Amino acid sequence: MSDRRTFLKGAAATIAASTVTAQAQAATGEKKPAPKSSGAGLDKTIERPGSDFMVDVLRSLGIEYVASNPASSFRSLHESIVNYGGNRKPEFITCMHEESSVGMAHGYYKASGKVMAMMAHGSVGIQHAAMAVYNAWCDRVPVMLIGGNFLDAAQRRPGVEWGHCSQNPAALLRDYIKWDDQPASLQHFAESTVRAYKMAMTPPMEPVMIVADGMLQEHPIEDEKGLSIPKLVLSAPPQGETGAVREAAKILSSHEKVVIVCERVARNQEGVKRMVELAEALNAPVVDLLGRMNFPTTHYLCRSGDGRALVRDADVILFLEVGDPWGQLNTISDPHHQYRRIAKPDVKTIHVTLADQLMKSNYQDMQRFCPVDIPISADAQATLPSLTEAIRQISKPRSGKTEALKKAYQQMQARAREAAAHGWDASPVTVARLSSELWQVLKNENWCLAESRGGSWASRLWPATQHHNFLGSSGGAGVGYIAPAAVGAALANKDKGIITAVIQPDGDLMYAPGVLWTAAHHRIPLLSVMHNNRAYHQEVMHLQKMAGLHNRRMDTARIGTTIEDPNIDYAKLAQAQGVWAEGPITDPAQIGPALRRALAVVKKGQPALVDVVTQGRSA
Ligand SMILES: Cc1ncc(C[n+]2csc(CCOP(=O)(O)OP(=O)(O)O)c2C)c(N)n1
Ligand SMILES: [Mg+2]
Repeated sequence: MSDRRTFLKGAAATIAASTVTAQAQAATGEKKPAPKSSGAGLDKTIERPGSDFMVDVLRSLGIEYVASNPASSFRSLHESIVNYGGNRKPEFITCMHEESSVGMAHGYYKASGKVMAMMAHGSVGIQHAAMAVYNAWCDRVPVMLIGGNFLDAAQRRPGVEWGHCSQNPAALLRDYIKWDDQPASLQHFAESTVRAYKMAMTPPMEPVMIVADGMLQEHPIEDEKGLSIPKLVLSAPPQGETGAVREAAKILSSHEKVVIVCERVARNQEGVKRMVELAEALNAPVVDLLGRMNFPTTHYLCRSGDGRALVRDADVILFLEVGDPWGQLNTISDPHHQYRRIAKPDVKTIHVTLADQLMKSNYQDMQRFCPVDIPISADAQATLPSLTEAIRQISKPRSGKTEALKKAYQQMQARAREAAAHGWDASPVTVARLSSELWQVLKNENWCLAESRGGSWASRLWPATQHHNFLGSSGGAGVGYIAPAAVGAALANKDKGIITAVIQPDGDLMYAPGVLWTAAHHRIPLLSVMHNNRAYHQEVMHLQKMAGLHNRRMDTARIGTTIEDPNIDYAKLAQAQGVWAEGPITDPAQIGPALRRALAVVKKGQPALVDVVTQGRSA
């Protein structure tokens, strides 16, 4: 016992000393090798472990951050990141849940267009990461997942290490990642990691996984000269086949009632610009389902709020990377599950999508099969220029319709404004009021709403023109996405002068609220506004619906669906983790001043949270 104490004391002193050294070095930007420790009882040292080379590989890909909860299965890689790599490009981002790590990487990609890595500890870390990986998969978002594992059973330490290892770590995720590998050598690691990155970034973009074997990390590099890192060159995305694009252009040009429905098209501002060119060439309304920000809400052709009516009246519908075209043309009622057609029976459909190129069998995110008249298997953004050009060659924009289209756009906006005014002064606060108060503090900023759903008040009322204004939503609707994705987006935006805000539902935050600590610890400036309806409100509504269906009492719908008694104090939850916070606010007049105080904190580079007690569900 006393031996153990002496060891722990020695180790603690070493840790304390090295923390001070690390902090001093971080402050001066200086990088010195740490003094060799005798306290850890290591009589043999390894000067150049395999994990140093792994850091070289990650660095060669330009990966700036590795989000992770720490774990022994990648302790060597962790150590190489912070010591060999100096914790710069990549920098280790401390996460309190693997789901947060993946969610952060998801939001980071959507804000930056860049891949972030996360490390997950063997079986248990990968299990925790799984739902967030599924969200990224459904949302076509690349994430570099690195799993720690010790494959060689002869070298595993007994006990926990066995329990946390598996023969095939990626098996758990294989239904919803694009590719994975378990490299057996460092050269294999380099080639597979570069391949994985390239595949992740080739549309349809998806998460990929590399298992970093523990022994490969910890053993010394044997033949450094024999190792090489392949050059990364990303593939050009596939454009639609010329004949099919021409055929689509012909149909689009020869019909009057055309509507464009888009979901995950624009990867950047160029994509938004190309969408505008296409819509103007046809002078056709656009319904943006907002998987990404595809189309400026300020443009008179932006008619997302009239989606159902436009689809109902259309003679031709052009789908651009839409996850569920069947659901646009048809519906199944709730709660009776009755089928109803929305579109005309003979509506002509065109779909530019890569969905057919990557589909797995088990999970049903592929949605119901939808026959399409002209299916074009191609990347939508890459196909926009040739499609627009083909349309321009056939016809001039039908400018005669412009006045009517402008009027319809103004009417749609007026309806949204009118609807938003309902219960303006109510307490608990309406989501429309909350959204409007947030807009008042963002309107003079270069802004990003980290989670932005189709049909949300922001999408209906905020003038958005930039690709980074709206980042869309989770893809898989797995709750727990919003908080980490917002932190990831804010991390991506922090050096760009973009203010990142999020309307944060309570149920979503409570999956893994530790991501607030991550934001505070890493000085990630995120403005969170709690949409604190003290409920899993969507589920309240489901219970009410079932009680109605079964003709039974409805007041019990709150059992199991509310987050009250006790109410959660989100300001305290945030403050406890080092985040500036105010609330709970019940008077809508108090929201604006609190948000302005919070914005000042965010502008200084820190996260801030304002808790507002709300009514109604998010979006
Ligand atoms: C991981 C996961 N578990 C459960 C659900 C079912 N679900 C859908 S919406 C919802 C409520 C979410 O609550 P909150 O984030 O507070 O949003 P609100 O509905 O209150 O606006 C739940 C639990 C889900 N989508 N994902
Ligand atoms: Mg809620």
